[in-house]
Amino acid sequence: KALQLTLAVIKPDAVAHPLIMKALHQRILESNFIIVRRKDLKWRRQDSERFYAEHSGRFFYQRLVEFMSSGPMRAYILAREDAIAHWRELMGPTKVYRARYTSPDTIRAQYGLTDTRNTTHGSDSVESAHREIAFFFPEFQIEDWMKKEEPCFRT
Ligand code: DAT
Ligand code: MG
Repeated sequence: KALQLTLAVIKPDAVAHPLIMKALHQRILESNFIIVRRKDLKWRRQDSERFYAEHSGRFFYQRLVEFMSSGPMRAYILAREDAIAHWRELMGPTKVYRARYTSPDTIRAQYGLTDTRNTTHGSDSVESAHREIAFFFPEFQIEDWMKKEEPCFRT
């Protein structure tokens, strides 16, 4: 399988807790991801609105926008084969209470507070990974990185 990049974000609820941050970082390393880039940042409200524009109009949009700009976050570009699906699987379902019920080993089940304050973000497709990596890491050249690095991971 081919090497893939995904965007993983540790949301403000988890960044506020050093032990959870540490556990999540450890989880990333244990899951055979390569950390390609890492960045600590805080969003302004308009960054939040722009990133989640597809959800404007949903009942939770204001809550989501408010929460995501409420404190610092940590973003990662992660690489491995099937990175997008693997990170989504580690995160678990969007809704924390469903996650606790159906997949108690997942990150959202273990650390999530509410359906909105659900600890982590992960891209859900190749297209969204490209868009979201560019959003968080505008200086990162995906195609250049792939050209240079992808051959090194072939076995
Ligand atoms: P995901 O983050 O699993 O990709 P999504 O893209 O559908 O989920 O929604 C983006 C974020 O919006 C999600 O991480 C938390 C919030 N959200 C989604 N559905 C929600 C709901 N029913 N109630 C409250 N917050 C919700
Ligand atoms: Mg999503």
